Amino acid sequence: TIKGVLFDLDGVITDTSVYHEQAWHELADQLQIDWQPAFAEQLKGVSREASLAVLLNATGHPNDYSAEQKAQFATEKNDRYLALLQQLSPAAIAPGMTAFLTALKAQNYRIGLASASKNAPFVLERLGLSDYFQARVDPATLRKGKPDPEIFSRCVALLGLQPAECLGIEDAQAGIQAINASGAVSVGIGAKDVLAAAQIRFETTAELTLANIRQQLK
Ligand code: G16
Ligand code: MG
Repeated sequence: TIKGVLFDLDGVITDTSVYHEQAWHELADQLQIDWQPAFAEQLKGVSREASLAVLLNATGHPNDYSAEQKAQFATEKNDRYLALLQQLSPAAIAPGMTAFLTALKAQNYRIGLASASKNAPFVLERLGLSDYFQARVDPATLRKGKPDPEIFSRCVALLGLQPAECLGIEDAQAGIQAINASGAVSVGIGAKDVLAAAQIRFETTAELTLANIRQQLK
């Protein structure tokens, strides 16, 4: 039986993934890197440093950049992202998400956060959702990012549960892979072609209810 739910943040609880994309796109333009539509999907759930590596690899000469320059680029991207986050308020909570979290809490499910974002505590605060989460993995302490299962395995442990007792909710390919590898049950939010590996899938968070999940679990 399911006793806990592990949440991704960007693209699941709120649509900050569009802000991440915009900030990376602006940095790519600045560095004269051709923005490829596939980047948006590839950068989802991937850490800031690993995301930058994807962009710089596209130049064909990623080794031309010093560690100092790379740190500077990562900071510039984050500054742009933080500026975009100024518009964030509870109005930006994904459809149905407050009702889903409230239902989980009322039925004593344990709730954990498995976001790769170092800005996650700030985002949850801006949305007014911090109090729902009993456990949060600090992404700065991870050895490997998604699609490695580490972030979900750690979240399961922090909740005091077994992987099979947990649902993991994700919008990114790398995230679904990570959940599957952790042994938790993967719930994808988004398009079928992108999230084919998800054990359960919904087009949008509006369909994310305990009743709908139970029906697909059968
Ligand atoms: C998120 C986003 C990624 C972003 C990463 C790191 O992960 O999906 O695009 O690169 O966090 O974010 P930051 O630069 O704020 O530390 P998740 O796991 O919440 O989807
Ligand atoms: Mg995400």
